Amino acid sequence: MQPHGKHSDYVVWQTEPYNGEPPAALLRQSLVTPLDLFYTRNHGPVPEVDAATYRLSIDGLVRASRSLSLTDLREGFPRVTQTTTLQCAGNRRTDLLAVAPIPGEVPWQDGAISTATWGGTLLRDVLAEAGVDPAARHVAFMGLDHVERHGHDVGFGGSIPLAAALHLDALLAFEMNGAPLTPLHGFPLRLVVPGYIGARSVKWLASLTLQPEPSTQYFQSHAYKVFPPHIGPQTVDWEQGLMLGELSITAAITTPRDGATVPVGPLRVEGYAMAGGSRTVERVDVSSDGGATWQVARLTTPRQVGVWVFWEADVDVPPGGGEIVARAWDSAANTQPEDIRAIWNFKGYMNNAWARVNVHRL
Ligand SMILES: Nc1nc2c(c(=O)[nH]1)N[C@H]1C(S)=C(S)[C@@H](COP(=O)(O)O)O[C@H]1N2
Ligand SMILES: [Mo]
Repeated sequence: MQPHGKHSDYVVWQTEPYNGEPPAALLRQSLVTPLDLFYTRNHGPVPEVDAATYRLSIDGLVRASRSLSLTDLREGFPRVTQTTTLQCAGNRRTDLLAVAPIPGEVPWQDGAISTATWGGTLLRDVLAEAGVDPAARHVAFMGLDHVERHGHDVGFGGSIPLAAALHLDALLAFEMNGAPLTPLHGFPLRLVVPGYIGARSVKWLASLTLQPEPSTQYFQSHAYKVFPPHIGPQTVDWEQGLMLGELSITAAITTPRDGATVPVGPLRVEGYAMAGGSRTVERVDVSSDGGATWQVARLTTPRQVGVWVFWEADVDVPPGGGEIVARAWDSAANTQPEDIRAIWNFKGYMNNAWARVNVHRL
């Protein structure tokens, strides 16, 4: 075991703030990720919150502002349990780093994704009780953590469209895998937004604000934006750039790992795939010759909105070895780009290029 109760094989990229991920092959062992393997993404120190005095504030374009205690949230609304996958927008950044350097960002491999069964209150129930003004279009969130950027405490926040909050079953979660949230993962209350980048699932939730426009908070209007491949830190105009929200369709190969030597005969390839918004993963294609020929993988877990799927395929690796490739398709027939250079961006977000693993054969 490591600090914060994490698994001995957990890869800790940073201790302050604490950031780490499990080896993807361990993640692939269970649909619901055990807490000791669940990835962690923090931008500042973990705040200590007193559950007894904790209040969630609800304000902005609502009939009447509210300040809710944990008891109000637990007892005033129907209790919901929901399995949802979180994925960081930086998942699979290492492959982007192989194209060109991305200084100052966590070099996530393919383990910045995990799934929990969350217990809590539906955001839409709490919003209905507060009475949302028809002019509201976005729900903005702030956490209780202090995050320094350019000499200022900007905190951590963001927003999602109100329509998404309503139809995607966004959850105000106080439980994770049947136990109260741990401090690391947002105690006492966090948001869980299915199908959105992990950054929108704000931990240590302090406030919900109904507003006509997206949040102007640093992590919504500055960070977590995608710029074209030719833009860099010197040429960037932060007003431009694509504000991230829904996840894009992606897949990773969790076994075998890159550089492995594999025996003669059929080779079992395993991985996960994840779709964004209210789309589901519909198919995963696998190739053992770099994408010249393909076969369809078996999906071994159910297709569900906001939840990853596991897949497997048995392939024949050509003598001398080959490049194993995987690409997923979602329910809107979106699939993944072949060439990672086409989507490279200097912040290293949203890599959903084909997953590629090179193997040698005995
Ligand atoms: N308050 C707060 N919420 C936050 C963050 C943060 O730094 N502060 N990180 C976000 C990011 S970028 C991700 S990917 C997820 C990670 O959640 P986890 O640490 O429980 O895995 O939390 C999100 N919520
Ligand atoms: Mo993230």
